[in-house]
Amino acid sequence: MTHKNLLMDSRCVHAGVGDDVHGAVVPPIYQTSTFKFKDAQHGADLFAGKQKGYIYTRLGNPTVAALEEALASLEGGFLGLGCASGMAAIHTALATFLDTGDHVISSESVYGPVTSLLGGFFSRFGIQTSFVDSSDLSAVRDAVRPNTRMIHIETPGNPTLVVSDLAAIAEIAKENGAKMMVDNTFLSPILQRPLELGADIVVHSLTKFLNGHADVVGGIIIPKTEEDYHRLRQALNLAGGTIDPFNAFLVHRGIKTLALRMARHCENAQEVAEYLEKHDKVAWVRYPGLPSHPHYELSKRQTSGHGGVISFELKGGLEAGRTLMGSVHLAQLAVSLGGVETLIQHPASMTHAGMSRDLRERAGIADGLVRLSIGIEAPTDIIEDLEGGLALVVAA
Ligand code: LCS
Repeated sequence: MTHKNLLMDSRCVHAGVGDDVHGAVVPPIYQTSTFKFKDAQHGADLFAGKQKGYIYTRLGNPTVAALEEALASLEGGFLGLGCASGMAAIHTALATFLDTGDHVISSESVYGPVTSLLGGFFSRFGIQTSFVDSSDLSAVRDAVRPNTRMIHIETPGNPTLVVSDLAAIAEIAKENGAKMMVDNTFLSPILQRPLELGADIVVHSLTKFLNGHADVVGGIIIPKTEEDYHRLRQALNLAGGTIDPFNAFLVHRGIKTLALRMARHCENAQEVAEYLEKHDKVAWVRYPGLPSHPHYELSKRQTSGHGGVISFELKGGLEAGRTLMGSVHLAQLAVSLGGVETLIQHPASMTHAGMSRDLRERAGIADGLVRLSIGIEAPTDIIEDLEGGLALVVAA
């Protein structure tokens, strides 16, 4: 049985064997920068692509290949490309397919530095980006220009948890000859598979749920087609932002428990979101699993779970949020998300501080918005911790 026939829970455990020489149950860590050739002809043949094999770790490594195979299997893509970070993955994918004069449409609710990458970095090379509310299909359609080459969607969006209709946006991309890239970091392939809904490329920050243990920075690009894979591989080999074997090993190890962890993240987040929504010091809560979320029905249809991230605002706004962040103990005050531990942070002054105020406001990132990444602890402990912090909050 190949892993292609396995259900997702089993694939998490078995996908990606890499280079199995000695029958190791787990792909070994090939901690080497370079690989010996059998003779000069062998080396020349490898470089010419006449024989398969490893040359140099920036160009390929068996431990990295095992991870790339595993994630391609989970997302339903051709093959993955392991990158040094989520930002390296996004940068490489954009740089592969964009030329001077091209136009990109991006969700306005994305990880803050992505707006700087597109609106700042790529604009220097004559590439223009329109940031739109990608949950509004007419806004996406209206933003299309004759030179639109890519549509970049993050759903649910960081940190507002805006949900975008992937199948409908894929149609818009196809009708206009643009490639659609989806950042699937917030849900992982356990809960959402964009390639099955028509996207061309999936990217992830491996730093988050896929690794799951807050001890690695990494990224991956997973294209649907072999043709896109080869273009991306060439760009990544040249740009050099590849993941190293030890980090690839750790992420692959993390993926073995991904299905279990995602189920627990979803259960816990649902419980915490419901608790917060009922609390009299809370002004509003955004979690796609709450019927009050404007895209609750879409999230139910498009995903098999709503994820582990919650955003909310307290009635006392930013000051009240600061009190809460300073008085919780189990929830750690830190950026990042998707680890087994609960984290709390303030996007407007932290992860999204680099965005212009105008774009932040348009994206709905209120100054008082607090983001929680719910871990896999006992939900009663997470709630008790929040309860203690909220007791100290003076609600306006
Ligand atoms: N995509 C999403 C959706 C993210 O949330 C992040 C990082 C990235 C890409 C970039 O990945 P990295 O290069 O960090 O591996 N998000 C972070 C956050 O919300 N807090 O700290 C990092």
